[in-house]
Amino acid sequence: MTNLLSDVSHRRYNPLLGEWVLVSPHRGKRPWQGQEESPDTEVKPSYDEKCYLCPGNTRIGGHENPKYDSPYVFANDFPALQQGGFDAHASDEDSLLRYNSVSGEARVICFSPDHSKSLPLLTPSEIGSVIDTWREQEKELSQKYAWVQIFENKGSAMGCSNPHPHGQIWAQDQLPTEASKIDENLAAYLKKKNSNLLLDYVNLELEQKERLIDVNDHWVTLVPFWACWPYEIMLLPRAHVTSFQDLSVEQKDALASILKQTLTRYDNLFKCSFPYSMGWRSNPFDRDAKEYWQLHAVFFPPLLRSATVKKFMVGYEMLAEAQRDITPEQAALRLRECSDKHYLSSL
Ligand code: H2U
Repeated sequence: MTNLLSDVSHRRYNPLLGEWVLVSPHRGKRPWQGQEESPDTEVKPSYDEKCYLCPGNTRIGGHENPKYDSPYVFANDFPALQQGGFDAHASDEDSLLRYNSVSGEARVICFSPDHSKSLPLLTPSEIGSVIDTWREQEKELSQKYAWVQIFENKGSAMGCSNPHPHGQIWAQDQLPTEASKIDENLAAYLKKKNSNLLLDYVNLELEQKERLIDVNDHWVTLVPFWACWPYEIMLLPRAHVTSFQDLSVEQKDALASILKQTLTRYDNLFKCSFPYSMGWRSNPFDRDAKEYWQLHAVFFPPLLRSATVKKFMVGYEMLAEAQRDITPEQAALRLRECSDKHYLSSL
C-alpha cells in the first residue's frame, strides 16, 4: 500500500488528533528561491559570561544561578501561566466571547552546566539525569495540576531564545487543547476496540518496519504514518507506560540510549545542530486515564531539504489542512541511513 502512496497526492489520518494531513510526494522536486536559514554549525564555548542560563550567572530578572553541575530547574522569570488564576466566574458556555480562568506554573530546566552541549552531545548518564529531573518535576507538579507539559524548543529556527541546552515545563489546571483532543481520541479507541491505541500502533509499526528509525528493548523511534513536519518523530515505549512515574531503571537507561542515538542521526542528517520543538505527553492527572494513555514524545523539526531550507506551515496549512512533501517512509529511510556516531565526534 505505501508503494502506491509514494508518488501520488493522498491524505493520511492522525488518530491522536482526529485530523487529516495532505501528502504530496511529487512536490519534493520543485525549485526553491525563498528564505534560507543560517544552519547552527557553531562550536560554542563551555561557559559564556553573557548567557542567562550558565552556572553562576545572573538572569535577566536579577536572580543568580547557583554553580550547578547537574540539571537545574528554576521558575520562569516570564511565566506564561500564573498560580491561582483570577477570581471571576467563567463566561457563559453559549457566549461567543467565551473565557475561563487558568492557574499554572512555568519552569525552565537547564539540561547541563556546559553551554556547548545539546541532548545528543551529552553522555547517556547525563541524559539519564535529565530524565530523572523530568520525572521529579512531573511528580511534584502532577499533585497540583491536570497537565504537565515537558518540552524543548531547540535552535533559533524554532524560536529558542538562548543557545544554552535547556527545556521548559509548563503545568496547568485544565487540559490544554491538543491534550484534550488526544485524551478524547484515546478514550474512544479503548471504548471501541478494548485496546490501547498507541500500544497497538507501536506493534503495527514494529511489524511493518517501514517507518522505524531506532529500536531497543524498551523504546522505538519512528516517523509516524500521519507526520506533518518533514522529519517528525514519535518516541514510544514498547510496554504500557503512562507517565515518567512508571519507568523502571532499565526503561530509563534504554530511553537515554535511544534519545542519544536518534538525536545524533538528526544532527547528522544535515550536519548541523538540528532544530526542533519536542515534547512529552503523559496521562492527564485529573482523571482515571491510565488504561487508555501511553507516555510518548514527539519531535517537530522545521528543516526540509537541507540545513538552510525550512518547511513553512503557511497558506493551505493555515487555511485548510496540514501538508507535507516527502513521505514519512522516505523520511524514516533517510534518518535510518544517517550514522548514530555524531559528526562532531570525528572532527
Ligand atoms: P525558550 O528558549 O524556549 O524561549 O525558553 C527559555 C525560557 O527561559 C523563556 O521562556 C526564560 C524565558 O522566559 N528565561 C528566564 O526565565 N530567565 C532568564 O533570565 C532568561 C530566559
